[in-house]
Amino acid sequence: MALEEGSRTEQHRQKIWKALDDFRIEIPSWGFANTGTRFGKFSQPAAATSIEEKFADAAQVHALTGVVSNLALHVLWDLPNGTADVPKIQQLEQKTGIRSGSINPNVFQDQEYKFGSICNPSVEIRGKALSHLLASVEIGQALNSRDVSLWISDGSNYPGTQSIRRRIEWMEEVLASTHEALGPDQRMLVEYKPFEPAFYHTDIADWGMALELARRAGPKAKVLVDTGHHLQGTNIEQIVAWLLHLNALGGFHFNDRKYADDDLTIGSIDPYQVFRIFHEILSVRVEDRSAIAFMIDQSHNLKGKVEAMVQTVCTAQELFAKASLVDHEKLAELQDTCRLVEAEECFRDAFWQDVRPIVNEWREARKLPANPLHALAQSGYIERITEERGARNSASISSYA
Ligand code: PSV
Ligand code: MN
Ligand code: MN
Repeated sequence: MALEEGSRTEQHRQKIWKALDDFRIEIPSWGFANTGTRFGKFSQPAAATSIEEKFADAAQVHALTGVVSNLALHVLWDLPNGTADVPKIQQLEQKTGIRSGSINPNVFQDQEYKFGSICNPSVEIRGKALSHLLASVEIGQALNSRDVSLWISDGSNYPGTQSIRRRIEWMEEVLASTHEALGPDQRMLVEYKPFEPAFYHTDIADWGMALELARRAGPKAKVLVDTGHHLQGTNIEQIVAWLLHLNALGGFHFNDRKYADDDLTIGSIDPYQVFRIFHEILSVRVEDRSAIAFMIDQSHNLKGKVEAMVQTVCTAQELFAKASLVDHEKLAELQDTCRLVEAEECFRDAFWQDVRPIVNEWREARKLPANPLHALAQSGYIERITEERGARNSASISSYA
């Protein structure tokens, strides 16, 4: 019995270590900055307020976890001068060892985009949005970053106020021109979201629309699934299975939610859902796992930002490790013979394993702290940035008043 138990643990260790060796996740620059809700912002003394601080925080999370060497950048927030900011980013890459991850254009913030960006009835405004997308492609090329990740917030608030069909045509034109500008190693990811900021119709509302737009744009366009961008009850893993089947899955923005696009920590509300998504990915044999970009898109309003990011990465690893334990052969046999309870138990057995001791051992074997969150607390980093950034941040808080 003890022998059997020992060999099972060894099998688990082999599967988990192999899975973790392949697992990388990209973290967002905006996850280190002060963010809020439409009701306001609670500033944190340790929050990053410059691109230098965002790179420094990312480097800290990477030093503790070893799997987050890429930092997603949001163009207006991180490169406000566009391509002119590229040398500054390159210097930060050199200094910190962190690489630029996906490039996120921003066509949702300027006043001109009140009635839409690439779907705006004004040809001038659509042209302005296209220029920004093209500049983002250029930034991506200059930084050797593979993915330009498009979230289009366009939509309308009341029935009859916009032509849904004409907006589709306008959007197709802009996306085709953006695709044309992509370099040989670049991709374009199309993100969808059913609502917010628009509350009647959103121009790219679901995976079907994103898929069709990506297909029409060209072969380098793929779909991006943000786990918070679905109506309640949507079976996200089924969408993932379809996109995998169609070779159209470009990547994820992981986060969790209870109600809407809450951008909470991955797995904090429904860890089983993340497990089910990872299972779909692990059950497909793909040549290059990095073709599916795992990215975090979270904004921590109340939690400490660096702590939350370390917690996020560790949770993602744990859930990926659990998914790696599913016995695919056995499961397929049980599914094919319709032994439902046994199949479900085979699946759930992996989910309920406590993988943390093996994940911790994997870290130690790679000279990483076994418990990155604990190591962060011990490191003094949070105290240091709180002190260094605190005075400036509290000055900016009082200037709100
Ligand atoms: C929109 O809700 C979104 O998910 C997009 O990915 C944006 O780039 C990001 O959030 C901004 O926080
Ligand atoms: Mn997103
Ligand atoms: Mn979102």
